[in-house]
Amino acid sequence: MRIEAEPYEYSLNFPAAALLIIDMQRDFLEPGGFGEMLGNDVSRLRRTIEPNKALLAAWRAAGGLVIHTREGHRPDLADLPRAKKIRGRGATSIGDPGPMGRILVRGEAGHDIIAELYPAVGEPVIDKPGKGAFFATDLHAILRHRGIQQLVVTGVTTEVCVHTTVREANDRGFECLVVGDCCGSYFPEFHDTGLRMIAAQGGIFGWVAPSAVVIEALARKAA
Ligand code: TIU
Repeated sequence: MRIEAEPYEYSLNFPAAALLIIDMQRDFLEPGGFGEMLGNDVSRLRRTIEPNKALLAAWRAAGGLVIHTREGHRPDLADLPRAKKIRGRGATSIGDPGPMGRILVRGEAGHDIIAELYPAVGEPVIDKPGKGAFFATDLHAILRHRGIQQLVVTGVTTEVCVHTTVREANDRGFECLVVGDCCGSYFPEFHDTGLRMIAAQGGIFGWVAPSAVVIEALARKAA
């Protein structure tokens, strides 16, 4: 499947491609969570919900593998580096009680994925302690077992967890297509530059395309 992308067309090899949705969690997208605690305007991320819903529906309809990630820590916080815990010098930090349970702790309401994009039964969910989805997770093993070579990547935030994951994936040999309007940042300029950084220098980390062209390619495949 040919997809018009930056810096040039992306050849989507559907059975060997997975849709990887990064950290569309309540803690990042809803008021009262980790994102807002860091001083951010969460409404900036909410514009990604509708495009992600449409892409997820099209990907599922085409029978593709969907993988979700969540950033968060063990309830005992044994996997939380002290450097991450104290960064920001805020009054509340990861592991402390917040409006949606303990901030970024697995099993708490705020840590879970927003209802609009909730994982379907059988879709792997990767719980990651870091920004990248490969660090200290079984994502690489799962991708290898499923024969996945390409990742279509969406989620939040563009310059933090999406970027870190794409960089990790690129170094592991995966061809990454980042879906621009399905990614979001609290900082519009970081989002724009983050996407440009992926596709610059002949696609130094991968490709970038809007959701409409990916959805259209999936519809052509179905026809
Ligand atoms: N703060 C911020 O931009 N992002 C994160 O802390 N995590 C993710 O990007 N998921």
